[in-house]
Amino acid sequence: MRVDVVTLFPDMIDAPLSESIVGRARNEGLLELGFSNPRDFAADRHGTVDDRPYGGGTGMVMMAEPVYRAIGKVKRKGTYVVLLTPKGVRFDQGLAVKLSAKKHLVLVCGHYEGIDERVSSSADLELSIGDYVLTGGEPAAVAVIDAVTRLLPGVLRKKDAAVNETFTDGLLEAPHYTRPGVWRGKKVPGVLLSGDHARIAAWRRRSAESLTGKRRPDLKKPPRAAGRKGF
Ligand code: 6GU
Repeated sequence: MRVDVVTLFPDMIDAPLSESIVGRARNEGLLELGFSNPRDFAADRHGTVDDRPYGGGTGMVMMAEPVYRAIGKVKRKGTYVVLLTPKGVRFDQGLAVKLSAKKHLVLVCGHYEGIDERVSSSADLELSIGDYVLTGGEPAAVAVIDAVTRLLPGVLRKKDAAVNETFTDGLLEAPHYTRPGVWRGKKVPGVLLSGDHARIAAWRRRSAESLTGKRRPDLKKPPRAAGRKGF
């Protein structure tokens, strides 16, 4: 997959996505990540890309034209354009799965108070990563690209590592343990040492359901066979 990010601050995205699993995916060519900077399309020699809001108010607004041109530089036939904004629909695992099926994504990061509203018609989707306000869309782009990249074929080593996990079946995951079997007086649940795979699977299912009920009652239990709508 190829992802191009329209941003004034490419290093905020390039650096965190150069490490660990996503860094490896880039090195192996499973993810191609590029950048397009609205600053390169400013109309004046100072590189001005923001201006005061019509109607007054605090902060600055990103101008439509430099953002539009930065999108145009990387957009091609079949590109899916995503605008990152706290006003967007909330990103979740289902949307990560859908985005991971696209060949080419362009993620547009707002900064300052946001982008001139007239650019929004250039986007196929407006996305938020949660109900809080960031200084810009860059950390959101990192989160989206990370969640999408780990779903790409060949990125995760273990075959089902992206299948049996939190949210994929609408539940929080059961707890994990590794050696030593007793750590500072705390024991690993005995069933996990039993070697009985059916019992272990049943224990994990019960743990996941109990944890989800306590911590995230909003995550409704999906029908066992059909899976959650939209997945
Ligand atoms: Cl995508 N952008 C900003 N600035 N804040 C956010 C966000 C995005 N998602 C949650 N908060």
